[in-house]
Amino acid sequence: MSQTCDVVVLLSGTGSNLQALIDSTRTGDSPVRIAAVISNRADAYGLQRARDAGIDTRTLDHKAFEGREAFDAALIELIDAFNPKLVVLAGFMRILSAGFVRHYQGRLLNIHPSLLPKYKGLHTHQRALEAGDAEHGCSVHFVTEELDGGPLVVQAVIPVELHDSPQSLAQRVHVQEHLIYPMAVRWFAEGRLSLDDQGALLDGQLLAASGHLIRI
Ligand code: NHR
Ligand code: GAR
Repeated sequence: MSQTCDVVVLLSGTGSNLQALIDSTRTGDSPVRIAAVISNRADAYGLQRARDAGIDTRTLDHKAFEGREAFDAALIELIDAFNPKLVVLAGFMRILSAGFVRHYQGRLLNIHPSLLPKYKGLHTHQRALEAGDAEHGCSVHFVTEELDGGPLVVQAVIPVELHDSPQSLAQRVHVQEHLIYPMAVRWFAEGRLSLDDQGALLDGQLLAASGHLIRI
């Protein structure tokens, strides 16, 4: 049995990915322990999900700080009080400074609702539809200074359907997010997933540029 891996989750909103992580730790044999959930918004529903699961919560309002560096420094202090092995962005909507990203290098994961490197940034579902893409999906990646540009860990690919709207597409992508994020976090907790100079490693093997690919 591997040791427990303490995780801190950062979010800004609904927290359905947090819920998927919480549910995945309830299997009994999970090496993952969510030590705390931190939001930059006091009204994020994800905080309620955490409280309902008996998880420690904190709010750090970015508007109370003068600039990104000051907010990020306070965020680091808050996170490190929980001494996590891994920090997970789950719908966290603030861009993080280079200093923050460096501090958590190799132990900071994000989930992004597109098949990166396509559609970095926001409004990904709408952009995929406007481009007429046949496939869309989501990506888990290590966070680096390059926004949505860090080494990929796993991607889930789904077909775009003829009458999809951004909402219907987002809904089907979400189902996949809730599968691949807990999977990637578990890999990390089990010591199977790491980052080195060359990219993301799974079981000591360099992953392909797309990460581990799952086709639905
Ligand atoms: N920080 C770094 N350095 N690198 C990444 O890859 C990051 C990151 C912070 C967040 C998530 C990301 C996504 O998956 C993420 C990845 C927010 C924005 C954004 O423009 C962009 C990308 C992501 C998250 N945020 C605005 C800002 O000024 C605020 C938008 C809002 O509050 O609604 O920070 O998509
Ligand atoms: C998810 O779709 C996640 O991929 C995306 O926000 C949603 C959060 O949903 N992340 C980003 O767009 C990061 N900029 P959730 O709060 O229900 O987990």
